[in-house]
Amino acid sequence: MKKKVVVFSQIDSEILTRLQQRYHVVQVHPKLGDVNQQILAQSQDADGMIGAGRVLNESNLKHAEKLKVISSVSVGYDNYDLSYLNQRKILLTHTPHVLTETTADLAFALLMSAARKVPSLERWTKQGQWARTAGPEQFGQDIFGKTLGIIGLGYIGAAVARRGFYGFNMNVLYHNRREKPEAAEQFKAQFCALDDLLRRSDFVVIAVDLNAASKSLIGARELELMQAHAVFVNISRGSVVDEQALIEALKNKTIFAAGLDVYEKEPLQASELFALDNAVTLPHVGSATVQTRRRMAELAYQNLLDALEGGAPRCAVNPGFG
Ligand code: 8YV
Repeated sequence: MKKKVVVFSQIDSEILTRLQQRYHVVQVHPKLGDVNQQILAQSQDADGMIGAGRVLNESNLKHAEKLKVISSVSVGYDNYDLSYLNQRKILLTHTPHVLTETTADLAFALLMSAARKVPSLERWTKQGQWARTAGPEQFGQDIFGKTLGIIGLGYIGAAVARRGFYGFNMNVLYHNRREKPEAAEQFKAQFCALDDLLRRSDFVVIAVDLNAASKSLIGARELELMQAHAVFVNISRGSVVDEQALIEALKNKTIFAAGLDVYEKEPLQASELFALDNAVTLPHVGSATVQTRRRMAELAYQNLLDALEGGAPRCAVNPGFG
């Protein structure tokens, strides 16, 4: 009998076909009703699950008696209750590295859009407001040669630093759990305390994982330390920032602008951010390119296969169950 795999989000069509050729595949879909109820029912006799962007924990996995592996099509895994998976001996795999460069590209797209007011100026142009040469109201901030502060110098943070250093001659500061001597060598990056980084940076990019230590890392106090011309970029997870405090900082112009890809609650369907010209808001698309999403799906497929066919998945989050 074929093993059963539950696909719990949209997935690359080619990978879906390959899954269907090998396994009995069931897809969870919002059109079919409550997604958590579907996961609860379908996971009962599932061997594996694959997907992204859903909260999986005891409430929807409690009947998953046979479940061996959850293969996440993401690098972040804060949406999975890892201690519950460990306790239940369910392997979790993820897709690091393949999305690093693409996500760093998006961090720079946000940084540049927010600094140079790209979305609001585009609207302004299309609305026919370009009656005379753009004036101070339309002016942005210089990027080249400025100070870039990176919070969380993991793979993605380092790829952002590389872009800043080589592409834009930026002076790189970073705050991280541990000092990274290779960053000093590669991009003359200087390790600093968080407050120091916030005070000194013209651009602050946050690229940490969401965990107990990083939750609400940036609040009103931290935002107040930033300079009035500074730009804040978040490509990690919404909950690392107090969103209301950020909205206040943008409204009161105590910072110049923010470029955001992630939010406390997603999808973001109504928000005070939408009324703010100095907030550039994207719909969590850090890794969303044709090539990268394909690579992520491919790696997630390999991870699933490895686990179900008795191999050792290359990207296990909890090998040996934590
Ligand atoms: C995912 C991401 O695609 O990989 C991650 O951690 O944030 C994105 O690249 C997203 O989580 C899918 O919903």
